[in-house]
Amino acid sequence: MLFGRKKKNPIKIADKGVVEWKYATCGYCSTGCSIEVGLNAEGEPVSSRGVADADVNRGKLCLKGIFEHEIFASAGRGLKPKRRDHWYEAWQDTDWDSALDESYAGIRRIQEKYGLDAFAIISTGQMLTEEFYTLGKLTRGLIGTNNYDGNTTLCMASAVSGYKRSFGSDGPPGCYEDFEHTDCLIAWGSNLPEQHPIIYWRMKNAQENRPFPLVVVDPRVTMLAQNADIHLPITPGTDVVLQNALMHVIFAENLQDDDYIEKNTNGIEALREEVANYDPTCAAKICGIDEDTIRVVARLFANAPAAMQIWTMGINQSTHGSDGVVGINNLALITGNIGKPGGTSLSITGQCNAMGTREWSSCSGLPGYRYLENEQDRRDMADFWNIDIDILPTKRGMFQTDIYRAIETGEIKGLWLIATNPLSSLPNVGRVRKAMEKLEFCIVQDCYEDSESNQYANVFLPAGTWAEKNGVMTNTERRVNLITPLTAPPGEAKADLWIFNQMAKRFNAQNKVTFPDNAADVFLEMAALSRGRLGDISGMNHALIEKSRGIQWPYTEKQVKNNEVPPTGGKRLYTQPASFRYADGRAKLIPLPFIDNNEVPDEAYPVWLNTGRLIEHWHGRTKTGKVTNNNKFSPIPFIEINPDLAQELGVQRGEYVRLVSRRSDAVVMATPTQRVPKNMVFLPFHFHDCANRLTLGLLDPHSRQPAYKQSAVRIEKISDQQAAARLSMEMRTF
Ligand SMILES: Nc1nc2c(c(=O)[nH]1)N[C@H]1C(S)=C(S)[C@@H](COP(=O)(O)OP(=O)(O)OC[C@H]3O[C@@H](n4cnc5c(=O)[nH]c(N)nc54)[C@H](O)[C@@H]3O)O[C@H]1N2
Ligand SMILES: Nc1nc2c(c(=O)[nH]1)N[C@H]1C(S)=C(S)[C@@H](COP(=O)(O)OP(=O)(O)OC[C@H]3O[C@@H](n4cnc5c(=O)[nH]c(N)nc54)[C@H](O)[C@@H]3O)O[C@H]1N2
Ligand code: SF4
Ligand SMILES: [Mo]
Repeated sequence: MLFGRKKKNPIKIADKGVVEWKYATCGYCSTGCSIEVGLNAEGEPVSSRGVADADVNRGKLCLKGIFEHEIFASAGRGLKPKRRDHWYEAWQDTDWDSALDESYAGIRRIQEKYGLDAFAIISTGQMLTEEFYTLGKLTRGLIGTNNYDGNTTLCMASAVSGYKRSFGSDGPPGCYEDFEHTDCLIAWGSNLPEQHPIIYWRMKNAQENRPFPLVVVDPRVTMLAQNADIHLPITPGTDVVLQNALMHVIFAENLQDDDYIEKNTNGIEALREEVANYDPTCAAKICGIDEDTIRVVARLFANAPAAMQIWTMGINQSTHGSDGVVGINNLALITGNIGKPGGTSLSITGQCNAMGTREWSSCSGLPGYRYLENEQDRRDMADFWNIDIDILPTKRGMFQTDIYRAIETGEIKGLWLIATNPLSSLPNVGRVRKAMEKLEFCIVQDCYEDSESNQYANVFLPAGTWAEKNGVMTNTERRVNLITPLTAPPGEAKADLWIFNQMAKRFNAQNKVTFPDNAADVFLEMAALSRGRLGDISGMNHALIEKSRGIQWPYTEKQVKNNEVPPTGGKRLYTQPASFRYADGRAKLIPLPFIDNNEVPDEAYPVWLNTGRLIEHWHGRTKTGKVTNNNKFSPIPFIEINPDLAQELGVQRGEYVRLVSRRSDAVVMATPTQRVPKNMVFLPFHFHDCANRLTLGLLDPHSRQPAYKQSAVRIEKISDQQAAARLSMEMRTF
């Protein structure tokens, strides 16, 4: 017997006319999904699909990856180099040679007049690793400014700093496969289903096959919290207090792993002494989690044969960001949960190649996790690049967040922005705007000319993006994966690697330093430099990487020769006893006294402002704002607001409110939801001139990362007419 749709029209999927599929790695988040993009007979990208035999995503893609081929031909792309004498004048089209000559002359003019460091360069986590490495060589070896940093200061700096303090080096020690072995998972300040959907799917799949408890620490009831066994709605900015209280219980009940601590760590006595101050009864009053729950979670974590922690921006973006990461590492170390299957502390990275920039960009150091402060490292690089060792500074320069203060004070006069949009992403943008107006010379290199920051440029260099280029990226689990160029940059736009190489020619008059033209050769140079380092990639090349659908480092020449490593690389770090990166091989247990130094709600500004992300959008929406299937989910700025608070304010769903902080104000639509408590609103930061008008962004003392997630606001009801007038002024035209 036949049931169902027999007489109805069958569902038809439009035939896109794909004649060839080409390999790439997704250019949005750091999950690192392998994608194939379908080209039609005209060679146009018309479709995207997940790669079935790639270990990371196993055929899946999220809402952003599935429409990624649409960004190539989207509105606002930069098609021609442009110039103008002053930022407030109209643009003039120019040609590449003139634009590059003018950029070179502008940089040298500032440096000759005010000193080498008066010109700053700010890069990103969204280029390819070969591009980072080349920019680093150009900046460190030829331009010679020490004020060179990345937008990763807004993102991963606390994780980097915390890993360095605990383990003696950056480098996430775990992998996604750890979900398949763990017996307990704590997720700190991470909304995995929306921000790393395919890592979430890996986690969920593992949990369905082999159940383990999931504990989520987040002041919001995020999608991840909805799926948790235990949700800890923490008071914003107090994670360190909770971590100390968990350790207090572990020591009080003798649940720590004494053998692991003795063989692998230093500092246990000082840590015990500090956490003795944080009994759950007192800690509960600060962090808002009741004492019994603290005890339950401590026992669950410490008694699990293998226990894992992940975290993202809820930890990193705080005045205690670096301490929060050290606290996570402390918890892992005292319970022996590093370097074993299912036992790890895995920072979930943000941008697609934030890892690549940490490893190879020379932003805060030198390539391959080398340090400017270490003479041998400086000598190695000076010899390898054939540069004078004296051009290399002996300590790192300013962090990105400090560069803008130095522009305010006049210490920095010129700026080259590459693939980052500070006018949308830095806290308190009103202040950043004023700083940008003071620059004597500014270059913006972006794939979109409608990026807000381009308003302040003298020279605009139009770049290719994602799979218009060739090179590798490293994902959250240290997996290096390949992007093959499947279409050319539009108009006269050029790959970033080409732009750096052309710029290098102008600074490299004596031709002392070599700059390979093609990404595969740049990769081989990096592979040679990585030999014997923590992030050893000497066994890899582009062809092998594509064949394995990504390879995790370490992956050494020697291991490959001796058949000691699978073709997909090394899964974990610190698997051997006392193999941490401090001289004696031991990790540091570091006591973390808590000082409450945030902006907190008060009578005048009674509501917490929490900012973050949505699944459908990417940062300032230069990309997703133009992909209809993404933008239609949330085309206008809105807040999540608790229904009780909305009722008190007399605000209905869909009505507009004005948020006012001590910095400025913003108009947003109210969306009542129980996801947020009554004393908090959540504002996605994707919308133009909105969230970061309000944020304060106090800096973490170690990482200089801004506390984007903790500001105070008041809420005023406004009429639709007022809102319409304001929003039409502020909204982008797309
Ligand atoms: N769709 C999409 N995906 C993305 C991005 C994107 O723009 N769009 N960006 C990528 C990048 S660069 C990054 S860095 C990641 C960010 O990924 P996530 O960090 O997962 O995302 P966020 O929304 O910034 O913040 C996560 C959570 O931190 C919580 N939080 C706020 N304050 C606190 C606190 O004091 N303690 C704790 N424990 N939690 C707190 C917030 O409520 C929020 O739910 O996402 C990456 N993936
Ligand atoms: N309030 C608040 N603010 C935040 C955060 C938050 O949670 N709350 N999160 C912070 C975090 S974690 C991050 S990572 C930052 C991100 O902040 P930004 O670095 O400003 O992020 P994007 O908007 O992605 O900017 C990247 C720019 O590079 C361009 N681009 C993309 N690909 C390429 C390429 O291949 N070549 C070139 N040359 N250009 C390219 C894009 O068009 C875009 O203009 O925002 C931070 N700001
Ligand atoms: S999860 Fe991240 S890497 Fe994977 S398709 Fe989505 S945006 Fe791309
Ligand atoms: Mo980020």
